[in-house]
Amino acid sequence: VSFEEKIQAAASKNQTRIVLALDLEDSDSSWLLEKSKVLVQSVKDSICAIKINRQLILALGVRTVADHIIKLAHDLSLPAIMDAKLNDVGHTNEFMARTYFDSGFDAVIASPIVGWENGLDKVFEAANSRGRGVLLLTYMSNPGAEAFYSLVTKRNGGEKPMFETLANLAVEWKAQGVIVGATKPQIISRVRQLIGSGMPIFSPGVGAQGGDARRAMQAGATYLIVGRAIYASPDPGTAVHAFRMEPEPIST
Ligand code: 3DU
Repeated sequence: VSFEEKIQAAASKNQTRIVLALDLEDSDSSWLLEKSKVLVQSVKDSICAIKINRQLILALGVRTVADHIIKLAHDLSLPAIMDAKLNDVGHTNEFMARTYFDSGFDAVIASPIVGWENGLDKVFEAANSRGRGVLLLTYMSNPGAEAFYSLVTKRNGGEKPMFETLANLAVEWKAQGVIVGATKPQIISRVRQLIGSGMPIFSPGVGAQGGDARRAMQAGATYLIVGRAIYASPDPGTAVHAFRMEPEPIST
């Protein structure tokens, strides 16, 4: 079963578009692991995937994350995304992608800036040969992102802002999704126009970073990535519902 099929099935079953960003921190690694598992259990029926970042990989190691957290997600029929923001030359990218996929991750996030040849080609090869996904950064959610993602680029004769070129590349490279910050709904709309209706847009930045969940979804986001607004709440199981608006149902 491919990444896309898994996330669509979970979204359809739980009627939700929320991807939990599991960015907990704790200097006590056993407690961190326990807290992470409790958090996933408390929102399991309201999310369609979990996204893991370096907070857990650096603290626990990829093996512990695989044996305990990815296993738990899979037992709950939730796919796991590695927010690796891969951005290196081929052999290093290949090693990282292979390690994440062979640890059980269903998709990785990569940066398109390294380009295709001896860069992202290796990440896509590792993903495609295993039925896993590659999600490409297209416009980050932080205020500083504008200085880069809106730079004018020249490609195939025409001038375009960087993010439009990146959206076109995501289609050419057959990515399984793009990442566009929820803090810029008008950019989400433009990316949706460029990539068409088939490719999912994953949108982080609601809640703690100030983005509005409903506006992001109305602009064309498919999934919302939410971290602190859920896990920093005293009651994550209730907090998650604030982002669980009724979208068009996903049917599988
Ligand atoms: O702001 P939050 O706590 O909801 O976390 C957002 C997550 O999404 C976090 O893991 C961060 O690394 C990731 N992310 C962005 O916030 C912005 C991006 O453009 C890409 C990923």
